[in-house]
Amino acid sequence: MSKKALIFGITGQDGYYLSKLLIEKGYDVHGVIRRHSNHQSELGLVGQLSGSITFEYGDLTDATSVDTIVHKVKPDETYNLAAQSHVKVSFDVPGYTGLVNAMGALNIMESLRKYAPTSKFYQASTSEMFGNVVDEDGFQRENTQMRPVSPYGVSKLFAHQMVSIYRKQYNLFACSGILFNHESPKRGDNFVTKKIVNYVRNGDFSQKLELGNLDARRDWGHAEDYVYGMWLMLQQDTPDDYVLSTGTTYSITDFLTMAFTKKGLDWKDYVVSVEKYQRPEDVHHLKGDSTKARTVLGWLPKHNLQSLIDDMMEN
Ligand code: NAP
Ligand code: F7E
Repeated sequence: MSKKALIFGITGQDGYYLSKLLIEKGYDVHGVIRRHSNHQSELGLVGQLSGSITFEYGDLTDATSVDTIVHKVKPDETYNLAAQSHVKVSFDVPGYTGLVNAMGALNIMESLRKYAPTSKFYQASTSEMFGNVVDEDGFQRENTQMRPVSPYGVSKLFAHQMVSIYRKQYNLFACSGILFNHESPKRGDNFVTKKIVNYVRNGDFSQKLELGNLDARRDWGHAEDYVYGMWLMLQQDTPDDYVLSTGTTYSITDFLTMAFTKKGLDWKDYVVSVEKYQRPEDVHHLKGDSTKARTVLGWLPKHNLQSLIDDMMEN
């Protein structure tokens, strides 16, 4: 019998790549979708794979719907990729961000405890939980202090700590993946990488590209590599937390240089930094040490920033 996987957040970027991977591995994939006023958009990116997936209507903020789905599916593996995932937007809707990212994750763990206690659980945690804390050697790792500076980061830290509690107190096989930025051609249009790539690809340079903070540094990987790491975490004998990252850091201006150079252009002629896209507080420097994932899981990302940009520009 094939293993059953339940994915919350199946319609997003990571949901697409994880579904693809699990279908290839022969899983019986179930995914939770939300009711949209425009029915056509409900399946999002994963619509391309829809023939191989069983969809359930639900919402993380509605504990009853989470209970019903978990009780019905009784998954072997449960992945929580669902979130209000935009850091800047989290300053506009901090309460909603907390409801989805913090309470929503807790709702899933409670349902698993009651109705599927042997299901393995993956929680999508984030480098945003570190805030501006950096170890002396310039890296962040599993034991780096976490002091988030955005409502998004705080909401994710709540869920991250709850994973540890459910693992220790309720014996749930719960893993938290502390993932650094990962991008792809499927990335949402309002993240900085996709915004830049869309502008360059579009080729209409009549208006300048408006961005915010150009000095921030990020450790950017490819989503395809990172969903494989999520799956690996749930194949181990014991649950644990792991950083997934490339270990290299680039500024927004580095990304601009690499993307514009592909068209033989100088980004300085096309980009302006405007107040509108600045955050009340930003995370300035992210560089992850994924030694633990590389050693214990045998995880190794195939992409670097150049191959990520190539994929985003060409597909
Ligand atoms: P994404 O593209 O923004 O997808 C978010 C998903 O969550 C969508 O499927 C969305 O459904 C769903 N969702 C939002 N609110 C929900 C709710 N109340 N109930 C049920 N589903 C809800 O995010 P992503 O980039 O794939 O990231 C996946 C996860 O990893 C997120 O938790 C994110 O915070 C975390 N993460 C991402 C990165 C990264 O660089 N991508 C790094 C670290 C951690 P709709 O389609 O209906 O809106
Ligand atoms: O910003 C700067 C911005 O929104 C990256 C999410 O997946 O990764 C992601 O969060 C940097 C920041 O990603 C614009 O200030 C400049 O310094 O693409 P982003 P993020 O905030 O790092 C983490 C790990 C997650 O967990 C999140 O879910 O780029 N920046 N100008 C801009 N950012 C945006 N969005 N738009 C701009 O115009």
